[in-house]
Amino acid sequence: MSSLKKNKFKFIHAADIHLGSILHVTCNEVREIDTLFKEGVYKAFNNMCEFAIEAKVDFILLCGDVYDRESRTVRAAEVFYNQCARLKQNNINVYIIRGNHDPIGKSEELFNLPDNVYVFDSEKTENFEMYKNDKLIARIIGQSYKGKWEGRKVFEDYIVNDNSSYNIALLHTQLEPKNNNYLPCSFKELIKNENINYWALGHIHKCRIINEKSPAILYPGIPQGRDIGEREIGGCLLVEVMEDYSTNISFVPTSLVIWKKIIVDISDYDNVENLNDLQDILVEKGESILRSQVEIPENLETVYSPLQPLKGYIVQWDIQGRGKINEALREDEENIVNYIIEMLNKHFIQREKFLYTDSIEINTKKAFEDLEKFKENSSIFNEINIVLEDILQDGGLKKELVKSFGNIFEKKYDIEDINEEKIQLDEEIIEEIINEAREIVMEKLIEKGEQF
Ligand SMILES: [Mn+2]
Repeated sequence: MSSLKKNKFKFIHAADIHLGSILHVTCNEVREIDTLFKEGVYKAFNNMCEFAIEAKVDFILLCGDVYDRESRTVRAAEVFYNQCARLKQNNINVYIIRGNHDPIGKSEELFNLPDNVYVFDSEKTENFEMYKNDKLIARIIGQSYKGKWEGRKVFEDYIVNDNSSYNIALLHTQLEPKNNNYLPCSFKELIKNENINYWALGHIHKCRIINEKSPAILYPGIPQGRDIGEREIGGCLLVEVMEDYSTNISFVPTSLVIWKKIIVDISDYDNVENLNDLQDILVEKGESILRSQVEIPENLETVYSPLQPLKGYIVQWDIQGRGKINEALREDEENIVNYIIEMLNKHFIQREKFLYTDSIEINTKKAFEDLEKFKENSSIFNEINIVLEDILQDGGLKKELVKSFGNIFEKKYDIEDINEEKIQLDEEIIEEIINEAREIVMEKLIEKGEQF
């Protein structure tokens, strides 16, 4: 917005609202913020519409998964209907493609959506023209999912023969050429279509700039994360299009709550001997989160909704490292975890912004004296360490290792359709297994009295 150029029109690009879903906290005993967990998804959508009205945008794009399920709940449908009616009063059009969570065909809208709302067909590509003061300002092109899975390359029919207008294409895709479930598609295929100025994508729940301009290709991410897998602040994108078709793209935060994983490595501190020491560390970490600025995805310029939505954090702690306190923690793990959760929540709930502890994982290990000396001097350990480092660095070696893990692990999995009988093996877990192996080897060597 620092630009002096006049903007011709502006719109909001959003996706994956998932109306009808809730925030999946594991314990649900904090009455003050309970409603927030149930209402967060609706409220984030409300924030977005509030912002759209305040910023006087010309239209909103919703790129799939407005609803969480094919069978929409009355509540979700009602919320959506009411927001659309408000947007109509403010002359804001809404363009929608359906995604894998709310494909066309199975169930229709419960309410008669107002005529400012355009839902793209799933049988053929449609092309809507957007006028402002009787002048054509943009063409909006798209096609909806027909069912839960979409294997058709619908974007191949996104044909606009006229580049005298600003052309926007809507697509719900994982952007993976080999993924036949969520619209197989590659970056190259998208940029081949020369008449599209902006690719408004949906499906990936994280804000991502795939291509900055000519054409711009972006994912806005989910407006409100619903579990620990959906970390970072959620929101939508505000796109201002100038007379010369250059764009200003900013991020509009809409989340009420940010999910956060906090790792505490007790080896980083001197003498963590008892619960008091641990409590002090956790409280200080929590305070520092509350003091710190929220990280905006992709370093985008930020415009805030007038509602100033952020209310707090939902936190999962991972306590790891070696220390004397390990034995005490392990002895009565469940009760100690419950005690710490209660202590932290008492401390952090009644704040201007809350920090709600949802769960704590204890991954500590026993302390060894002279550990550093051992690492330096044990020749067996050092040799094994070299092998492990090689595996971590070398893709080929890693692949070989993964092969030997066996069938319990699933390497290529579908995040939207998880096989409950297998363990999803991502890079993080592979590294965890290797590092765990290193720790076990070290412990065994020390216990067996390996000389150093
Ligand atoms: Mn989605």
